[in-house]
Amino acid sequence: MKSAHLTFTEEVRDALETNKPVVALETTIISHGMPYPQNIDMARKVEQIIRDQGAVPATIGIMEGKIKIGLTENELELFATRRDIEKVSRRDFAYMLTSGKIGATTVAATMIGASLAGIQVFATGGIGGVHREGEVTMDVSADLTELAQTNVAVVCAGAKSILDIGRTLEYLETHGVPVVGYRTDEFPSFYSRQSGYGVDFRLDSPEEVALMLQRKWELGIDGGAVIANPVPEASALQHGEIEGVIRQALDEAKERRITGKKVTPFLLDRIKQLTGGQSLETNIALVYHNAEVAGQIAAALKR
Ligand code: PSU
Ligand code: MN
Repeated sequence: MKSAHLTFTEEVRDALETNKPVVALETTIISHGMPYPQNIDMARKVEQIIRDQGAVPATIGIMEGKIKIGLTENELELFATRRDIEKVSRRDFAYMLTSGKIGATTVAATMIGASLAGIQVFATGGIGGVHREGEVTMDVSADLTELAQTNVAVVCAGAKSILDIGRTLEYLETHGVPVVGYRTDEFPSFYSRQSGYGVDFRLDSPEEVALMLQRKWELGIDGGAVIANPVPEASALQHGEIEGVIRQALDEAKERRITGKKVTPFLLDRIKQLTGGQSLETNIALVYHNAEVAGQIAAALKR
């Protein structure tokens, strides 16, 4: 029944049938996270990086009433250019499939698609989390509740400091989500390798991460894991370097009474405008690095 709602590209179908490593990728980062044409360049190159690791990329999105597992070149282009694409999280799935609209999947929604397809590893930029003042607004990303229940490892550069990183980590702890530092003792904050917060465990190789994931899921302890992989040194910003910009973006969001799923895209867009090209360059570099590590973890899981 569930499989009736999925469609696969040939490359991904073949990889899954022959038990090759596959890495899931999200479409919200393409449609709502980056401007054109950087988004399409990033989307293509990230797929190539995964192939270079001996894994197969599966970019996930919603179109024509189906969850697409793997996108063609034309479909990637469509997600990068069209302006009428919905941002899809867990709550939106059923509506999106019945309405036939085009939907870009967030971390939460991509995890659901990956899990339905039998994909265990997913590479992205940063996860959603508890927003600043979330203790008042209750703005907590559905990415966190998804990580609590869906068996997919998310390789990311931590969480952006538009969020309350301390509360995000507390939330993950409550829900039993392991936060692994990949070759780091400190939880990275997206643009920066630092955040002032530690990780739960540090692991230094794809094999160690694969073994830990396998053990978790063998035990029937459902849910994902955050594999926090810091942005490469050469592309990193200093911790706190864009705090002023973040504060300004947050103030504007408040002034304009932006709420719900519009909050994150609004903040991302303002930060991009206020920092010019630099933050975008860092963003792209960290996604590539996450794809490389995710490809290696996916390969290790198949050995
Ligand atoms: N953080 C980023 N870039 C992004 C996102 C988050 O640095 O593109 C996107 C991801 O798709 C993530 C979503 O899953 O925003 C979270 O949105 P929300 O806070 O509304 O749950
Ligand atoms: Mn939210």
